[in-house]
Amino acid sequence: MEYIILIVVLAVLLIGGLGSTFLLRSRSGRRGGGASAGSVARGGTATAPGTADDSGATATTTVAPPVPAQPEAPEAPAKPTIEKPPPSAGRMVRLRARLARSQSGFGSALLSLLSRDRLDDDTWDEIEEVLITADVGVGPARQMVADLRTKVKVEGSRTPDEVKQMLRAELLAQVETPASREVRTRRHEGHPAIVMMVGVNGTGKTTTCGKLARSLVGDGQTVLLGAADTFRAAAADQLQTWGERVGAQTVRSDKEGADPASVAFEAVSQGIEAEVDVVLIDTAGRLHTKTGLMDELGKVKRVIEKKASVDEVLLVLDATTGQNGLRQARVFAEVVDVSGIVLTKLDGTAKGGIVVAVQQELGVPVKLVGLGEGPDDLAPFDPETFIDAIIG
Ligand SMILES: Nc1nc2c(ncn2[C@@H]2O[C@H](COP(=O)(O)OP(=O)(O)OP(=O)(O)O)[C@@H](O)[C@H]2O)c(=O)[nH]1
Ligand SMILES: [Mg+2]
Repeated sequence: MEYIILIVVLAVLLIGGLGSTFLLRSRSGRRGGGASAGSVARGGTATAPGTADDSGATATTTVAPPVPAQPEAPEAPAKPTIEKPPPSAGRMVRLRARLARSQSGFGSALLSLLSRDRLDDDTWDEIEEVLITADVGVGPARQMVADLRTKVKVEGSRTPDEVKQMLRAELLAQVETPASREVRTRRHEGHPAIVMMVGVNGTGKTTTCGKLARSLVGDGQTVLLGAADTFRAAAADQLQTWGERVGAQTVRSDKEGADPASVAFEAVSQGIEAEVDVVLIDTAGRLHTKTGLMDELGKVKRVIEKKASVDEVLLVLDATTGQNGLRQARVFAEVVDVSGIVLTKLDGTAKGGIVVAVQQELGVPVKLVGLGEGPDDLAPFDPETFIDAIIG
């Protein structure tokens, strides 16, 4: 009997104890919530003046913390640490291995054909075919075959090294041009150098603006970016992100479909005021009609020129698009005075011969090459490094 009374007493005590613990927990939970909501609300008030101060009183544990966390969260990535990009010198040599990997098929095919004991008509046809397949273009390919045939006839027997030197000299002759490959980015008296990036969509204009801005900053210049691609808001975001990484400001419109020429004008105006060294203008690769795009680009350039002369109009071409890219290039060259070519995605194609074709077609030098998606994968074009990478 005593046992039963003892058990009943213990059970009552146990139940009582559990109940009070639960109550205490839930109360302290609420208190804790109230306390944290209060501090959050104060924090909120600090970051956003005018926020209702009593919000903490009604907030709950679950909703309170995210309230200030949200305005703070996007701010964190908006202030990235500013990177210090490497200078542009020696870039192409550093990227040579990448170029060699993508172009090795083209170079080794030519070398093995030229090293045959007998160079008959069929072999020369094959050589021409290899060149055409590498996008050198029919005209330049025939010219090269003719030149090589003459050399072989004159020089007679060939050691492998001689074959290599002969091919190197011939390719170099096709790639070299008297026009300067310098990208004119030196500040003028009273105004920045102005560079416009043009080309159809997806060729790599925005990426090239970003990479070029990095390399200019790496060389010690100050840069301002103009997001004159107003076709979609994401284009300006993309450019701004590149700029933020290296501390370059971006002038943009938040209105999709805003007038690209006005944005470009504003960017140049701000660039003059801020006394930066270079203003880089990114443009749209598409509008609703192609004629529209060309008219627009002409207008952008004319409007900029009310403020300052344009130093470079760089046509960005995707090396993987071959002849199609060349056709586009012709259209652009007719509208805006293209001063240089940026050949992107050379890392993704074995058709490096496009360098020859595009220069001959437009009479404009390839000034920069894109050799990857990385931030520093843009290099000033250097013919010797290019040819050496092709023929190994
Ligand atoms: N592999 C490789 N990819 C590149 C290179 N340059 C650009 N790209 C990629 O090509 C894609 C298109 O680049 P964007 O810079 O957005 O092209 P865009 O000309 O500005 O395009 P729109 O704004 O649509 O006209 C991106 O995924 C880039 O990372 C390059 O040299 N090599
Ligand atoms: Mg773009």
